[in-house]
Amino acid sequence: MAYDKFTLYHHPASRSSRARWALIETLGNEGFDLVTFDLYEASQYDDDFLKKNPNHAVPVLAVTKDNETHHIFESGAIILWLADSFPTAELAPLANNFSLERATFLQWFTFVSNSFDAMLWQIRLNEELLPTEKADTKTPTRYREKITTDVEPQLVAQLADNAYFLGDKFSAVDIILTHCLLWAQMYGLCTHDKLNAYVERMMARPSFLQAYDDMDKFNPALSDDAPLKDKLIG
Ligand SMILES: N[C@@H](CCC(=O)N[C@@H](CS)C(=O)NCC(=O)O)C(=O)O
Repeated sequence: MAYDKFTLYHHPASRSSRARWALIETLGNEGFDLVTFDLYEASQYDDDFLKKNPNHAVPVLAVTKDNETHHIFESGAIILWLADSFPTAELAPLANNFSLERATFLQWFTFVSNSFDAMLWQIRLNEELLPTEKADTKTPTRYREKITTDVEPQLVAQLADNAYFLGDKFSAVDIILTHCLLWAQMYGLCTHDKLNAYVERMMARPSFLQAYDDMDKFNPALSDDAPLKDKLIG
């Protein structure tokens, strides 16, 4: 292996579970260390963590080689980097020039990890996290409608009768999409039969079960006395 050590900074069933899943697919469950953070305690705002990610968020992947450590933030970047660095795991089509298979992969990976994720985040922020005086009620309503009208039908059409989102092979898109669908389903969204069956299939995968073995520790509610409450701006 080209690197000596991998450490993932993590909060149960958050976006860091996507990175954890990709690490398990590429390095195996014993191939990296896991540092679990309680985000509600706001320790991601400590100076030491802000040096790793100034956006005070998980996931962060620390990659150490020859006693030097590099930190990567953004779940999408971590997963794509792992997919490209460990091609034998076959999480992504190779980045050959003009590969349309790669273009389709990147299109859906980016759509799910950026656009769909951002809609879900606005619902979480305004419905579950911000105090009433700061929350905006129209934004989540608008994104609920957009997910139902624009997003869900295209996900159902792309999935069709395939076992995986891009066809007959598991890919990094499945890692991001399963997380986003579980998230959407917490809000009663994306419950089409095909999506339900897809999520069930993905959740039966042994690597999913390992990556989400702490799922029961995720608490969607942020209590009024949680240190994060005063810090969160979006
Ligand atoms: N776009 C980033 C979002 C990361 C993010 O916001 N993570 C959340 C957990 S799901 C977090 O750590 N929030 C803590 C905070 O912002 O204080 C990614 O995909 O990695």
